[in-house]
Amino acid sequence: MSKLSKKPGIIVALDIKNIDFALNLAKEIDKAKGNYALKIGRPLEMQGGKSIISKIKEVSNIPLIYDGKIADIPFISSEIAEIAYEAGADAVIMHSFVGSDVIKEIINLNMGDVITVVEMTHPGAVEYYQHYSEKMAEAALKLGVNGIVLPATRPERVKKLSKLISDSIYIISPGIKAQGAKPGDAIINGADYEVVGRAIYESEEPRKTAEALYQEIIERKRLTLNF
Ligand code: 6CN
Repeated sequence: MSKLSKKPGIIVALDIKNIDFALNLAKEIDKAKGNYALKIGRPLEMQGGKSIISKIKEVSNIPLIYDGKIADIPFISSEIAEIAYEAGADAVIMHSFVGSDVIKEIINLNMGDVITVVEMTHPGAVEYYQHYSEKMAEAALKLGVNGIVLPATRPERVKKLSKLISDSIYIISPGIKAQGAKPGDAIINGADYEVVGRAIYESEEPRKTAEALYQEIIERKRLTLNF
């Protein structure tokens, strides 16, 4: 069973280099009304090392994702994932372009959720990445990953690619606000979570901003899909 539930929510990206700020934000999001998870990316990891994963886990009770965008040979990739799970990560994000052997190696650790990137949000993703997105979505289904990443910046792609996977796989979609997508753009097209970084951690009151975004997303989903 997956550690992240398949219900609409927000994943807050803690792309902050200040460890105290990151810990405070994790505590605030833990108390916020709504369905949330936290994501630690490379900028914070490079400041705090693997212990930042344990520290964030200690101060919050919501699912924690290590976003190392792991993309190495099977042996090295599974070492990175193992360190993250042992430190307290409930899920890891890896690239799928490295191939099914790497994905299988991490799934076989059986230590937590495996989330694969199927299409990225930035403009350059159409140059190479997008040519293989369909194949990578099909691989996610065949290999049995827990979640995939699809771009909120291209809602039509979320709609198309989400149809290639099963109901048991959750979809997380970054790109909200700072990268141009509107809150709800991905969720009304088949995603489960929208990933939000700068729009929350750069705001005056991050917890209130997160709660307002959550409400906005849920309301949009309700109005659009009769949810
Ligand atoms: O909301 P922001 O644009 O500030 O942050 C988006 C977050 C970042 O942590 C970025 O690493 O989502 C992540 N992300 C991922 C895949 C992708 O294609 N585009 C992204 O922006 C992931 N995971």
